[in-house]
Amino acid sequence: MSANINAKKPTHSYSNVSSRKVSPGQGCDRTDSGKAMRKAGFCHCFRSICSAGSPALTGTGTIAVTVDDVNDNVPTFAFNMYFATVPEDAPTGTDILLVNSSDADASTNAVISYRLTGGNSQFTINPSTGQIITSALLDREARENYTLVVVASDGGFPKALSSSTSVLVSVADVNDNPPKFQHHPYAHSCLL
Ligand SMILES: [Ca+2]
Ligand SMILES: [Ca+2]
Ligand SMILES: [Ca+2]
Repeated sequence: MSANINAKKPTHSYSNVSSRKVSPGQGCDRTDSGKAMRKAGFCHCFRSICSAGSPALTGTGTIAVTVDDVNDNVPTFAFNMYFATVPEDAPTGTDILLVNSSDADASTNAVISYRLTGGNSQFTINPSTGQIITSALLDREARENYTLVVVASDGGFPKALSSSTSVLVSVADVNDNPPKFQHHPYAHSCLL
């Protein structure tokens, strides 16, 4: 750097020379800085300094700005509805479907927990992974379809953000009912 950047302020002028301008008082959008910057949480700004002397001397330095995350992204699912099929003789604990969502924020603002709503006690979900399993025996002859609502919430504080998706579970038939006579026993008499 060829200029004395510690010289008194009136003898120098400053200007941003990068296309990414950040100045005091100006907001820096953390999620608008490209994927690499978003992960790192950094903006790199190049700034030039120009002396007022004659001849004018210039120098350029790099300022690394750490961009703090705020919880401004909702967890998002890939689909509005998921479909799964399970045989009616599936034992308790059978895997049904793995649903997961993504969150563009960082740290706890992107840590997602899952829960089921709607009161279908035949199914449970792992709050950390989004894996849905059966938690009771099923019977297609009693109920053929279940609609589960999965809610994903991030760890934002003081306000967590949530979104939801639906899972339609179809119970497939198994041949677990033998044929039955409608009237039993049948009575028959004859005259000899
Ligand atoms: Ca954010
Ligand atoms: Ca978030
Ligand atoms: Ca059956």
